[in-house]
Amino acid sequence: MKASKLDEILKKTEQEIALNHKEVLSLLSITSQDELNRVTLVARKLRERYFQNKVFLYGFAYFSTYCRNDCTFCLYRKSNKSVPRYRKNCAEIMSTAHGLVDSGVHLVDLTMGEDPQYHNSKHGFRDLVQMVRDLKQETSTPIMISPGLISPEVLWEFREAGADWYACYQETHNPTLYSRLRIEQSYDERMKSKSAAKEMGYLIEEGLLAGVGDSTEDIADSILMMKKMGADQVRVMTFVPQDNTPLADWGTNSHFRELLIIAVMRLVMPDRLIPATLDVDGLKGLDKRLNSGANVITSIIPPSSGMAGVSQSSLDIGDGNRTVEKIIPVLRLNNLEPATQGEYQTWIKS
Ligand code: SAM
Ligand code: MD0
Repeated sequence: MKASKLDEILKKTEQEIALNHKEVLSLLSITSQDELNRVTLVARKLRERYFQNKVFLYGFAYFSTYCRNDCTFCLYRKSNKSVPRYRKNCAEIMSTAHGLVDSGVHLVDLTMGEDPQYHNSKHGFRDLVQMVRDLKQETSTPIMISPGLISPEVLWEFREAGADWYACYQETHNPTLYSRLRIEQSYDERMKSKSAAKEMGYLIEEGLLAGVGDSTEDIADSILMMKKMGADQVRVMTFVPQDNTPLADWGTNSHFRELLIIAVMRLVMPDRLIPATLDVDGLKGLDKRLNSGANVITSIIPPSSGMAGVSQSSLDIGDGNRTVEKIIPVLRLNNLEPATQGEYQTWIKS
């Protein structure tokens, strides 16, 4: 891109003038490190404008890896018979959640595969709803649920029990690409579940998967769609190829693109929460993601909980690298610090 064009776009974003599709597309077409540096500098300025130097920390409990779906990108797709699976019981889930809260996270994300034991039976979610209620009463910590697609009735039960966030990533807003990723899952139903959640008073998280056949145009469409939906938290994860899945040989992706997407999301949605996940590159990937304008760290997993990651099922878990303790020094190196629980609660209520 011509230096003068980039200047003009960056100036607009600093003044928080909305970018059009063409401008978002030109930002996403950047290929040089120098240009990326200029974009991330503005992304950090905008993050500071809304969040000062405060970062939010999310604990992650992936309590069942059974799934009825066959997503082509996912290690835990139902056709993968060679992956060892687990389903944690209530005591194990509660103990992990409490451990996370005690370690200083601001939120607990209860995530599961679309486990038939929950999804395909009449009262399948009853115990989980009760756990959300108990956890909320015992700790008052904000809770995110990532159960996949659930009925509006169940969504409402979780809301009443105290769930604050509903996460359900579309992966892409190109319906044709979606149909190749989330096999036989309705694009519209998945989109609708998020608007239903929003109407129930949930905060919603939308996410996209990068490097699975998406074009730059697709990413630009997604970013503008996320803005239009009013998603409260917006994320991108670089696709990590998984053994014994249809995309196993897809090849590893350049993480330059994920960093650029994080920064462009910050430029387009300066006041939204944007995660730096530990689930793609582990602790060593944190610095770059924070430098790109992320302000939430996700996928914090207690080392002895026996719980896995999603895109990196074991990376940095057993050795305790996905813990608050290991994250704090990285924050400090970036002149950042963890927010207080009060600051997080103020943000989610605003
Ligand atoms: N099963 C629920 C669902 O599908 O909504 C819960 C969350 S799902 C486990 C979490 C997300 O992890 C997916 O939506 C996808 O964006 C991401 N993910 C899964 N496999 C991945 C992979 N191989 N590489 C990168 N991200 C991946
Ligand atoms: C993460 N591994 O935050 C988790 C997961 C699901 N809500 C979150 C993708 O990176």
